[in-house]
Amino acid sequence: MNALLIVDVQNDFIPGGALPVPLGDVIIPLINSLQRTFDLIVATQDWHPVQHKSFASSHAGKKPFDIITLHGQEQVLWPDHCVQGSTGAAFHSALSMNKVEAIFRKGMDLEIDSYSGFYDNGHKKSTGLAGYLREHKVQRIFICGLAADYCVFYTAKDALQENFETYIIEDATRAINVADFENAKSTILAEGGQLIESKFLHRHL
Ligand code: VGL
Ligand code: ZN
Repeated sequence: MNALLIVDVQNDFIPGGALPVPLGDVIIPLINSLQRTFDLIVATQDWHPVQHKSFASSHAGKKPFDIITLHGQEQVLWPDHCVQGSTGAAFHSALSMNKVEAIFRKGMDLEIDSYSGFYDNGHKKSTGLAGYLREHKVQRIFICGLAADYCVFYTAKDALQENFETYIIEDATRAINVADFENAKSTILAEGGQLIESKFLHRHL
């Protein structure tokens, strides 16, 4: 089985949102049309409580994009975003959700961030996504959505570690920082993942 994993296509990551990914909106029509090709479609949703520790506003004297050490781990501090129940946390209204069978939320623990759809950044708690995909006999996962250099990248890394055949659909993702995504791509390739373009998707299915 082939699964499409749609990462964090939420209002706050779209231009105009709290943590906008440049051109984050342009991938939505493509993600909608890609859905026709897949057996199983799942989505992730960044879903933070107020005063989450990944927010700069939770740390006196800090500003967005500062870097701190949080419980022994490097943490980029973000603008407040994807607060549970807010409009910013909602999926973008142009994203087709009719075929999305399950939504895996992440980032609920106040103390730790969770970029990957599989595990928190400390790899302490699973979201259940790997088990869900195995139960659905998924071997290959194709990842799209936002942001290429954070949640898409870390989701792909964990997918590889969980032994899924892992693809990032390059034209169906956008990065916060393009240079960071270039490094991320090298890591994914080195770990056995693949980067593909949607027009060549049929070759891999
Ligand atoms: C993300 C930063 C903070 C993402 C989520 O979805 O890539 N990035 N929270
Ligand atoms: Zn977040």
